[in-house]
Amino acid sequence: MIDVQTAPAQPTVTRREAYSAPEWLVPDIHLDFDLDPAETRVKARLSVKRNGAHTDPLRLDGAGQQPLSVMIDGVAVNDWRLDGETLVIPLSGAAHTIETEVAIAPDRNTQLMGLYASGGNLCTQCEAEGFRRITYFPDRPDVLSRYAVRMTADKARFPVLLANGDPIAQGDADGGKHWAEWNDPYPKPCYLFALVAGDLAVNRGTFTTRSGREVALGIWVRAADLPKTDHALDALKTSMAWDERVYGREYDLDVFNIVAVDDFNFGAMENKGLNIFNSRYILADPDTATDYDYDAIAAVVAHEYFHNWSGNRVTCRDWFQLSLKEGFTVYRDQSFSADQGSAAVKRIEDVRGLRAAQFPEDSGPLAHPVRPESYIEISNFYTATIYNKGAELIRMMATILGPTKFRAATDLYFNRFDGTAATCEDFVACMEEAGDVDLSQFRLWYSQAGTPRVSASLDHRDGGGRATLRLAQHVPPTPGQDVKAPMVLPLKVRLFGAETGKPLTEEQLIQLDSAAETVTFEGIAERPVLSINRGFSAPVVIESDRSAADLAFLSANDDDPFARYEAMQQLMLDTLVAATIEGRADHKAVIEAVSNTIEDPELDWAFVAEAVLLPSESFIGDQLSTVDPDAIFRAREALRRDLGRSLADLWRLAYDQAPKGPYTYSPDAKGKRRLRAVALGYIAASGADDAATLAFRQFEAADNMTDRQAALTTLANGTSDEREAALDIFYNRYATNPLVLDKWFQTQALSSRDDTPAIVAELARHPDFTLANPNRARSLVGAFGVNQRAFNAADGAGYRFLADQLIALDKLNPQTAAKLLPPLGRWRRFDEARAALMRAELDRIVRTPGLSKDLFEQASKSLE
Ligand code: B3K
Ligand code: ZN
Repeated sequence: MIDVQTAPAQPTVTRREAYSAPEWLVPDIHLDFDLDPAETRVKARLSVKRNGAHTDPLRLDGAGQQPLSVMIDGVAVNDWRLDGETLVIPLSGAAHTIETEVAIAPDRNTQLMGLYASGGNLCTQCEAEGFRRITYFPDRPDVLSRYAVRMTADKARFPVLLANGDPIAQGDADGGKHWAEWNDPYPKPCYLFALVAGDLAVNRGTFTTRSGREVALGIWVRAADLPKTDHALDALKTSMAWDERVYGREYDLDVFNIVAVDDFNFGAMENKGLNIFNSRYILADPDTATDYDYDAIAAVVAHEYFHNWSGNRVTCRDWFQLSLKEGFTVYRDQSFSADQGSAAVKRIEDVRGLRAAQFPEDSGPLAHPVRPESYIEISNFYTATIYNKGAELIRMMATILGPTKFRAATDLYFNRFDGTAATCEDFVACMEEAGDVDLSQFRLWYSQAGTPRVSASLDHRDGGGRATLRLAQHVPPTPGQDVKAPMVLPLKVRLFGAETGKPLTEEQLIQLDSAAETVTFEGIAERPVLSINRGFSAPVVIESDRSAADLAFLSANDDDPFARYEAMQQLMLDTLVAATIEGRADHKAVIEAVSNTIEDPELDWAFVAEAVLLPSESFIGDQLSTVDPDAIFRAREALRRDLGRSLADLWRLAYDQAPKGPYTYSPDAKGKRRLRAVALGYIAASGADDAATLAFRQFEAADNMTDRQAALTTLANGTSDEREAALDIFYNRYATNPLVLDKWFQTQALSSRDDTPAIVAELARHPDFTLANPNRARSLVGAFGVNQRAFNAADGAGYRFLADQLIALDKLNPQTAAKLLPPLGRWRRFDEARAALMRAELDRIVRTPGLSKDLFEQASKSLE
């Protein structure tokens, strides 16, 4: 399949089963940085200790640099060697002091791993394997060290010098320089190391922990952005209090700093005491950030803060255990966000995210278990499976244990493993011990990839009052795993009476743990309707034979809001799948159910807005054996138009429910804005003459980005004159704000217009487009890749465009390039002509000379 002549040398595969404890430990490290963007000198002094009885030399990982000097116990030596990029030093004793010096060039670091320059400042990113790009060190998470750091830099250019832990001392030096020393008393793996040197302003706050420690908080940004930091600071304080209350976890240093940078490979990083953030997850004011941005900022601030315990105090033994910290921390941040507003809406959003990103991953060529068995490049495993499916695993265990035992289990876990590098197995063992449950079979969730499918059918024979629920499960094959064993699926179930609308049973937790099982319910006097997987208690696909009438009934009567949403989604999906396959457009049941939902006085705005949204084009595609992007688009647009027309009055009423007064970030105001945006979309879909005028008026009158972007999105999907005008006004107004310009690119890349592929190709030549900034690359290239119809244009232009961009981006930033590849790997889901075009592009990528191992791994696995 891949021509070995032209493919890059097969990169090394790292395997979970090959784990062995480190040969040398490094209890202490002292780092001395002479910081300069062009050339930074790094002196490292490591105390090393032989771990166990062996005669192996010390091996220190390095990347992209050469040692300028090596000393053992204060004496310069020459008998070191480089094995590839690994520095190998023969040592005779049980403990030594090793000193090295290297020179690195932050301003030529386009990968944004290690020490790099962003916006004139210097910052670091070390997870997973970036520390080796700063100095020679055993770059693995199970080597924990106490860090002492000294930084020297030009005082005018870099007035602020920050590192992990607490500040110890600072002073002036010759030649206009100054220095600072920081100490982190908590032993940590090197992936949590960080420093920042820059010209930054700070928004300060304080938090007093429940045992009375006063913590100085600081959010550091460029001076002009200071007014946009209050929301993040509030979120930080709320997170700190929440983790004390809900998990009993207190903060443990005297300072906690967050720095925002514009060039960042992902969302943020939990470095001990010095979180570094992508500025999009810090900066917010009503004029530039949407409600969605505000929510995401709070969630990411909380996530990184929570890592202080789930990740830092207890870290991972090896990178195969990544979900130990990521799955658990996502679960923690999801619970935090659920507590801040509507838990039901939060659950809906999380499940929608899981279905959009993780389910396709689990059914495609890059599917892997939550605890993978092997990798070529670990950066490729920061996936929706590790994060979001990982969070679902923790949620299922919390459901099985119940809140009291779950809390006892997390206490046990934190206490037992504090200060160590642990495994997923350690976590599950604590759940078993404190929860007094047997999770032997549950562990399959860590090792088996693929989304389980559950068929459910409910039988009710008249007379006996007995209902029988037949359940069966099937886990589809995934790469390297052809045959799967049955898993433990915790399914919350309840029955409702079709005539009375009343519940006929309590909610029950059924743990389906065999291939097939029958559950009976007695005393069922009327025809029951099945509500299953309530709250999305298991991350599975339910295949049930419920009729459109029963789904409509549940969407109106279920007492679990998630189940109401889910019933509506299923009804919409069934309708859209039938319309796509058979061209049969029977919209009546959906229109009626949507109408009932809008008119239900008990529902809040935000919930209604979520419930009446149609499933995305790609989620509809996921239900089909072969995705026909054009047919899906047509079927979905037809239903949107019909909903828009049939319920025109309701949409107008909903649209007029704008929150009064200036922007507030409250659940009620957010809900109203959300529903208003959805209503505007339906008004436009109906083809109403005044739709563009309405949208443009909203665009111009808006005092906040949520309303402005909603209007822009509606206009960008259409062909009105107002579209051009709005895009120009938006661009000119925000030309100097990179985060808002990202929205300008993204909105156009997600547009449903026929000519989106051409517009996107043109935008890639726009003077403001650059692949060097990951946010910008994602806003155009990433967004286009998930625009199902545009990306999969039958002539293959979308595929070619993506491949061209990835090949170019790979030269600068392999990690970000590899992240954007998955849409090309979905070829098996499409017709033969599209599949051939996609494979040709994957093949072209794999054959590119000098390809990174990041992109090689993703592209070659996608071809298999
Ligand atoms: N732990 C980091 C992710 C690092 C990604 C490295 N490729 C952020 C987070 O999950 O909190
Ligand atoms: Zn994380």
